[in-house]
Amino acid sequence: MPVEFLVRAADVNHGFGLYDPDGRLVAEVQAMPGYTNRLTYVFKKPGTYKVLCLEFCGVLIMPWPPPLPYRGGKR
Ligand SMILES: [Cu+2]
Repeated sequence: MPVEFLVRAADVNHGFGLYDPDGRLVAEVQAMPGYTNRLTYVFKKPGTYKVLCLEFCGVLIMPWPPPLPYRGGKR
């Protein structure tokens, strides 16, 4: 199932990195203030995916499949 991420930063440039349950970087896109980047990723296996800033700013945990109803955003 493809999931589209709409990625934007509120402050400075960040690197949006999506890591699979085995810790491998599977997708990345720049997060910039004032511009929305789109990233589509097809999740092929269930598990806990992580979104890490490639600039070492923080972490967002994303289980797959998400609990329903899923509306996106930080958890
Ligand atoms: Cu960052």
